[in-house]
Amino acid sequence: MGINDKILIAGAGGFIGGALVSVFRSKGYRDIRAVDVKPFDEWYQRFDDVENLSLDLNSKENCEKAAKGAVEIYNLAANMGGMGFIEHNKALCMLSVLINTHMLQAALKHGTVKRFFYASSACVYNGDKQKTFEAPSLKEEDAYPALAEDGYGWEKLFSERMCRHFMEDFGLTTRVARFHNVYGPWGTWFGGREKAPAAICRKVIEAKVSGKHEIEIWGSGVQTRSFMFIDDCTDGIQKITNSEILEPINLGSSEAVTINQLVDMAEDIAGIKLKRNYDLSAPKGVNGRNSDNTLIQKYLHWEPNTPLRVGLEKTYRWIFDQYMARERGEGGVIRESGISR
Ligand code: GKE
Repeated sequence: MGINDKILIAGAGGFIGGALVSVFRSKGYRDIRAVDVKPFDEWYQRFDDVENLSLDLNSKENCEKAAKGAVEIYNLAANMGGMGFIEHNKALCMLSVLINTHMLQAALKHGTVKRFFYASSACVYNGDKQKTFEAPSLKEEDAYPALAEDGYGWEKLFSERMCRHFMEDFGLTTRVARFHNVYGPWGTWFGGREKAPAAICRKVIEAKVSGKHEIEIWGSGVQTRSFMFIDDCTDGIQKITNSEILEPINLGSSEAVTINQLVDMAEDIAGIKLKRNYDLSAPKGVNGRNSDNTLIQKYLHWEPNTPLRVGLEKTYRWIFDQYMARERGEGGVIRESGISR
């Protein structure tokens, strides 16, 4: 793809989509179309020098409008969030199937699309293989026999399979990555959709600012996850899109930690120690999950490699600034040059 070719980023008002627009823009791509259902003032990052469209991509007509002339499509548009959201919004999560279905059809219809990237998730993996707390490393084949996360995971599994068959039956070049818990600056950090890294940073900041040195942790704290820093995610998306990897592939860090260790790190960054209260009735998801990176190493000789401590510190500092801005009544908004929010 050349820098003058049109790129469509669907879901550009969200965390990962916004970061991807930012990366392509800084690489000099001149024809970026950024689309999201959210009104412009709710986009996490918005750049005035790209084509921004506020469109509901559940509709086929809007997908056709968005895809017109595109040479590459990155579909990151979905109704999603951390465990607190996906556990209570299964139908809403499943309805994202409309977005990917209509976007695939639109890509075919226009005939200009050379590559179609779909953002899948580690939530497609079989739940029986994630019952141990010992951070089981999930290989790509562990998605089958299918027993995905109810709601959200089933939609992702179906949609990645749809990408496969659009490639096999209709000749559309599709690429699929299974993201493992992505975090970083510009990510959701309050409101109910936030994932553990941002939620824990926010709670530690709240404790520090309020002087009430306690924290509520969902679950027992011994559940395990790996967390991928946003820069690794945007790098991986580009590498996978440009690769010849035909099957859905893990895009995640292989540095597994317990949630307690995640809290340890956030406390260390903040320079405080908190009394931990465990809420065993809160949404917990699977007991353990890690990304097996054998396949991505084989194909790309690369894997996400930002140490959690490094990425978390950047995230903590960003959330801290957002938190303080909100406390000052500035709506939790940071303005940087070239960025309007
Ligand atoms: N969100 C959140 N907020 N999680 C917390 C909190 C908190 O304050 N305290 C502890 N946790 C625990 C959760 O109970 C869960 O066991 C673990 O941290 C990770 O929660 P998460 O970050 O919300 O999401 P998960 O890793 O369980 O699942 C996410 O997986 C991704 C793919 O790896 C999903 O929500 C999807 O957003 C995504 O596909």
